[in-house]
This record gives sequence, structure tokens and C-alpha cells, in this order.
Amino acid sequence: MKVTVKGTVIELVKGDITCLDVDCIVNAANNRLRLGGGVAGAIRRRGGPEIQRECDEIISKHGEVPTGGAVITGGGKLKARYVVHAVGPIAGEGDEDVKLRDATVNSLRIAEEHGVKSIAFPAISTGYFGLSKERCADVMLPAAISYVEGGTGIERIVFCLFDEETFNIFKERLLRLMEQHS
Ligand code: AR6
Repeated sequence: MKVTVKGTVIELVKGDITCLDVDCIVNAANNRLRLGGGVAGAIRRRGGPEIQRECDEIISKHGEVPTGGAVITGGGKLKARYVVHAVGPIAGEGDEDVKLRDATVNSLRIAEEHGVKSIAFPAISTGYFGLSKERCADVMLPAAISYVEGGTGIERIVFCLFDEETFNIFKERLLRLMEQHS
């Protein structure tokens, strides 16, 4: 499913984010940038050890990444040239919506600063971090739309959802947002 907002395509796809042909993919990261399971595990396996090495370098120079923050590394052996590591909230820690919105917007911002034209997000915080998929869609989709409405050089924003259930939740939310929009 695809919609266009102010010239930028916002697209929903189902599948494995590490297989996408985009300039940049977003990792659902933790504060210490340790590539664990879920999306991070897939990135580690498919992208090779270079990505973790770059993450370790960032941590040793700048310390932990705050929740809601995002940093960027190369894409190692992935098709994507860059990986943005966005730290989403853990369910129950408080201010989850604000932190998830910040993680989304900060990812778009740092990607744009690196000249990225196409970027793919997973449903951040909805795996190991335990946030509901509905809540994630309610935060990430409006955050991306309002970022685009502010004007951007990014041409394509993909939400890559791992399963049918998550895809359908995002689709329903995006359709509703577009109705409000028109
Ligand atoms: N492509 C797209 N989506 C995926 C993929 C994939 N290859 N694999 C899983 N998902 P998670 P979080 C979905 O756990 O909740 C890690 O250990 C998954 O079904 O990756 O933010 C990190 O190192 C879920 O809907 O991220 C962190 O410590 C969504 O992606 C921590 O987990 C996010 O699941 C981050 O937890």
C-alpha cells in the first residue's frame, strides 16, 4: 500500500527489512547499540560484523544513546548504504509515545543529513520492548507524515512490517490518517 504526501511516498510492505532495496534501513536498537535479537539480529547476520564495530566506536566516543535518539552507521554487506540505529522505549518505562515519536523523527533527520532518499522503518519497540503494534502505528505514522509535511528531500518512506497482523494494523491506521488528511 502506498500514499503520497507532499511528493513523498509513504509505503507499507510486509517482510524482512534487511532484504529491502533502500538507501537506509532503521534498526530497532537499544541504548548501548548491542545488536541483539529481532531486527538487530537480522541486521547483524545479513550485514556482517562491521556494523557492530561501528556501533561500538560510537558508544566509546559518545556514550550511550538516549531513548528517542538515533545514530547512523554504514550498512556493511546490506543492500542499504546506511543503518540508522533508533532507540525506542521499553513498554512501561513512561513517556513511550513521545520517545517513539522522537526516535522516528530523529531517524528521518539524521538520514536526511546523509542524503538518504529512501528509508525503511520496522515497527520499533513492538518486539522485545513490548509496545503494542496499535500504539506504535498511532505514533510512528503521524510522526512520519508531519515530518514530510514540514518539507523533506526524502522521496520514499517505507514501513516494513514483519507479519500480516502488524501490516493490517498499520494499513488501517494509514488509511484513516489519509481520510483525515484529505
Ligand atoms: N524485518 C522487519 N521486522 C522485523 C524483523 C525483520 N527482519 N525481525 C523482527 N521484526 P524488535 P524492539 C519485527 O524486537 O521491540 C533487540 O534485541 C518484530 O516482529 O527487533 O524495539 C535489540 O538489540 C517487531 O514487530 O525491536 C534491542 O535490544 C518489530 O520488528 C531490542 O531487541 C520490532 O522488534 C529492541 O526491541
